[in-house]
Order: sequence, then C-alpha cells, then structure tokens
Amino acid sequence: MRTIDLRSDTVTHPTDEMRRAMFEARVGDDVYGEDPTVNELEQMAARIVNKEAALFTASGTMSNLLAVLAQTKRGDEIITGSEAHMFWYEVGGASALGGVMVHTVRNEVDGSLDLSAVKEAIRGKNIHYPPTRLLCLENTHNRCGGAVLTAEYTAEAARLAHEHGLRVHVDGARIFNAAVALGVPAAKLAKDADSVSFCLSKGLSAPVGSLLCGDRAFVESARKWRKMVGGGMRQAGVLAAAGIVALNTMVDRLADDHANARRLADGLSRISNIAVTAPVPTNIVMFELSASVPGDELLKEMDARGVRLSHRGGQLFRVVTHRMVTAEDVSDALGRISSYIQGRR
Ligand code: TLP
Repeated sequence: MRTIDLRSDTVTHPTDEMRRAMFEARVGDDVYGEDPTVNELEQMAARIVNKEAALFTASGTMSNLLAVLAQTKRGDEIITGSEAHMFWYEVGGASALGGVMVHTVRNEVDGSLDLSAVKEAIRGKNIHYPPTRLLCLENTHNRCGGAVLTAEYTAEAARLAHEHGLRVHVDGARIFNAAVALGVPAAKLAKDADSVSFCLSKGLSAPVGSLLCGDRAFVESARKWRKMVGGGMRQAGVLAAAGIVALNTMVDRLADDHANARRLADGLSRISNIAVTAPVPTNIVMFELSASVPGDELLKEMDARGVRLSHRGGQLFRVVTHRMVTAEDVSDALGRISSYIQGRR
C-alpha cells in the first residue's frame, strides 16, 4: 500500500535534477563569502523578490529569528498575528534569544490583521512601555489554512507600520504559493516589506533552506547574527544548488498542488463527520471531525491505512498537498478516509 503523506509540504524529497545539481555544485567556504553557488542563489533570491540582498539560512525558523534579531533590540516589542507561525511554532526564539516581547493581534480568518487593531497595539511614547519596532505578517498563512495576503493589503499594513516608525517583516515561507494563487510576481507581494523570508524546502521540494531578503545593511546585520547562532555554513553550495533548481523549476507547478487541495477539500466535505473549516486558496486544508470520532483515533487508524495527517489537537486536522501527492493519491486518500469513517458506524 502506497503511503500518502499529507502532513506537510516539508516532506517533499529533492528531484533528480536537484540531486544532480548538488553532486555537481561548485563550492567554497561560505563564511568567507567564497561559495559561488550560495552567492548565485542569494543573488537570484534578491532578484526574485526585488530586494538589494539575500541570505541563505538553514530554515524558515532561522530566517524569522534573524529578521527579529537584526531589526530590534532587547526590550523592544514586535507585533505578530495571534495565529502566526512565529508566535506558535518557533520555540519562542524571538523572546528567548532576541529578548523582545511579542504582542499578538487577532488574525482574521483570511490571515490578515485588522489594521485598526494593529494601530491600537502600537505603543505610544510612555515611560512604562516597550518600544514597538516590527510588524510581522505571514503569507501564505499557515494556521489560517494557507490564506493569501494581497499586495494591496500588505502595502496598507506597511504604510501604517512605517508611519509609526516600525519596520515590516513578511514570513513568506510559502510566498510562491501566494504569488501563484494571485497570479502576481512574488516581488509584488514583498514590495512594501523591509524584510521577507521564503522557504525552499516546502512546496518547492528542495531538501534544506530558506532565504532572508531585504536591504544590504539589514542582510549584513542578519549575516552577523546568523554566525552568532551557529548558522554560518561552509560548503553550503551543495544545498544552494538544489535551491537554484527549486526556484527555476518548482514555482509554476504549485498550481497543481492548489488544484489537488481543492479536490481534497471537496471530497472531505462530502464525508460524514468531517467539516472543512476554511476556504482553500492554496495547498493547505483545515478540517474538523465531529465529536463522535475521537481525533486521536482517526490519526492512528489513518496512519495504519497509509494516510498521514497532521493533528492540530482535539478534533482539528491539517492536510497539505505537494509534489509527491498526485490527483490519484488524493482520490485514494479520500477513499481510505471515507471507508474508515463509514465502516466505523
Ligand atoms: N511550518 C511547518 C511546521 O513548523 C508547522 C509546516 O509543516 O507547515 N513560517 C511558516 C509560515 C511555516 O509554515 C514554517 C514551517 C516556518 C515558517 C518554519 O520553517 P522551517 O520548518 O524551515 O523552520
């Protein structure tokens, strides 16, 4: 039985073309700035999001951490959405290592933040307050079901932030999914952000890596912080080579993942005891199970039937489509889930 892994798009393996590029990569010591393949990837990334410079990092988590470290001081405050990956899933790195306080503003279901609430969250001048320095957005929005922020929304949020002296970071781990869904270049979605990160190792299928992009001074500062947290890699060109292939060959095909996610959502919503809880603009589907089927049980039983789901706790699940899940796999997974749930009655 073929295993259909819907836990995340991070489970994708490198393509044959990536493996060949990794094997053949020209390398040097990147801490000395001498790895030609890393340099090429960083220039390519900066060009794609139309920023001055970019830094290759180990992960999306590291990029977001460096974005905070390079744009705040200890004792500052940053604003994130209440559902932000930076708030939920990055081990509190911004606070533990950056010494910043995280002020959350409730995420709307479409992944946005209500800008009047952001305005209220920005601290005025008062001896009692920490200074607010950074507004963090997320596009696409993981916990909001792959929701997409438009360039217009990001511009408006950035205008507000900049008026109050804040900088803006976009966690664009899946920014190419947003770009493909909206039919606009990623550069347009990143235009008003001071820093933007994106991942190579999710839907783009590269084995490792993320890029943190912004102006030259910001990227140089992030480079120094990366060294401090132990992220200065040496012959990282073997990894960057896969990233170059990812950016060249894996972006347009994300539309297939989106179509498969819609198929998956349609099928799930037809299964009794399952409700799809958010629209599906990209490759993430959120669903809720009725109380009559315990969440732990579904997870375990589907695992045994070769369908791997991401359990968000209680009755809540996430499933994600990616290059290693075909349209046939979607039908197959739906069949296995449905026959389990029907058979249980
Ligand atoms: N998200 C992972 C898990 O950590 C939940 C996933 O499977 O979706 N920003 C966003 C919006 C992300 O979704 C992720 C990864 C990251 C940052 C962190 O990237 P990595 O895993 O490379 O540190």
